[in-house]
Amino acid sequence: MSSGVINRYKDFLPVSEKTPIITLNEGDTPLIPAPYLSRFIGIDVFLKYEGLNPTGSFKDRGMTLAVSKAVEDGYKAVICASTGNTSASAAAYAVRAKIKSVVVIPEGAIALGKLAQALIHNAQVIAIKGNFDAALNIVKEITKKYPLALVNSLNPYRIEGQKTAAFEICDALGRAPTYQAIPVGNAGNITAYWKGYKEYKAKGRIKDLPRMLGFQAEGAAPIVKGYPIKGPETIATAIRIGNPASWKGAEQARDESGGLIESVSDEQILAAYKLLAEKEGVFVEPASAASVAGVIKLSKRGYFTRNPQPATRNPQLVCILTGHGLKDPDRAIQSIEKPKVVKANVEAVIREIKVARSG
Ligand code: AN7
Repeated sequence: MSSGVINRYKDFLPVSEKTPIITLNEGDTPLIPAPYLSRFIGIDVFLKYEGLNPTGSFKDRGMTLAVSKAVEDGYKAVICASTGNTSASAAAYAVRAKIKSVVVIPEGAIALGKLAQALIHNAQVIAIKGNFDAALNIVKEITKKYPLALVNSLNPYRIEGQKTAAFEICDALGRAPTYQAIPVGNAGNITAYWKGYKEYKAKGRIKDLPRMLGFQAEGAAPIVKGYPIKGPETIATAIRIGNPASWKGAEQARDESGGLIESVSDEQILAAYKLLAEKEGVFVEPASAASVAGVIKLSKRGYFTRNPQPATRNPQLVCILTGHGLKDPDRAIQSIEKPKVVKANVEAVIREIKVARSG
């Protein structure tokens, strides 16, 4: 049985017989119904849980192709700048390809789980005294002069691989969703999904295209504001990006689809993060909750009822949950009460269990 996004969607990807397929069986992630959010928003909501990819984020879809093509092209090493997830994915796929990985990260600004992943896969991790945007500029310069393959989403193979998530959503629903909500950082992913939907439509697999709804964190919202942000700040470290590489792609997705790109506050992101965990049973990292924070914000001002679709279609909304909650354990621990410590006996424990006795 063929697995991994390259094997499953070969006909849509720039691969040939000669391409070695470097895969960890990424993709094929679940589209989970969200009953609480569906009731709250008033239309059918689904969660595309990309945290269930091999390294715990959507980056694996693009990395399988970027690393496969790097090997095909004879590279012995890959390099990326990262807010964390790209580095974790690059490190793992480089191991599979038996090549070296170098990752450049903003010092002190990536979540613990992601740093652990890059380190355990033996990436050479270099932290800079600067932010993601500075790190990206550095690796761009380096790859102009040295034989390292750039595996940030400036690499077109990353976008090609990531578009397969749009295919999966359409395959699962039997059509494109009416709306798709997604967090926006470097803006590669929104660009990739839009490309995927358009290609599926061109091939006759779907009839309609979704409205693309992108959400940036308020303190890191260059596309919303219309200019690069020098010192981006947000608790959602994955999307703490002030000058996105795929800025134009994001604007194109927004404008061609009749969608929007807006911002959500850290407070709204954290509220959505807790809601997903407490009401839907789905644990994501803070950046991923930006898509849900965004649709809650839109729903409160009547967006989904003001944009009715043809009566023959039940409107459907898919929220992309880009990364797993375990990526950022510090944030989870900070968001909840610490467990209470009691004596090691039944009386002490039962006293703490606040449930009504049955019968
Ligand atoms: C969980 O890892 O940019 O808009 O260097 O990790 O395609 O950048 C991560 C981005 C959303 C934003 N959610 O996607 C990196 C990095 C999670 C992420 C985004 C990221 P893009």
